[in-house]
Amino acid sequence: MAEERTYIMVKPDGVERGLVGEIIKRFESKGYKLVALQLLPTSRELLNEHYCDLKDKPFFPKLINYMLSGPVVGMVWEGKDIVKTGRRLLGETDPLKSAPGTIRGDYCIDVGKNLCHGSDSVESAQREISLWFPNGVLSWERHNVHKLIYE
Ligand code: DAT
Ligand code: MG
Repeated sequence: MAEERTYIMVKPDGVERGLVGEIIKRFESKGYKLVALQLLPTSRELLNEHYCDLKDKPFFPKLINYMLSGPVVGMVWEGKDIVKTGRRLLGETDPLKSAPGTIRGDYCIDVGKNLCHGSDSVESAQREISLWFPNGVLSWERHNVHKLIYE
């Protein structure tokens, strides 16, 4: 069975604040496997597609301007139950409701500067991965590490 994958993105505030390494570290230390990584400027076109479900929300224009304010770091992570667990590692959408120990709980305060994105379902993850990584992601084996993490 193919391993589950999710799209995790460090938003412009996270990149500018130097938190890329910290966010990568949470997923790496948990035991998940990195299969794609890129630093890139966003575009209105990509963001309209990425956030298509939110286009009628009152905060949508503000969200797009925030996301256009600098480069983002996009990643694809792979592993057991990664979509749901990845969102638990990020914390709640509103950082003030996020438990300490989560990324948003530890490093931010306002919902409009909440540092990171994580796919909300396996279907969204597939859609977001093909949107941000149209050339695909890597398939590779961690020969020694895999058996130290999984039963
Ligand atoms: P999440 O990023 O937790 O999946 P979402 O998909 O509902 O949350 O919304 C996408 C982003 O939009 C979110 O990370 C921050 C912004 N946002 C969501 N709700 C908001 C609100 N009520 N006011 C301002 N920004 C909001
Ligand atoms: Mg979302």
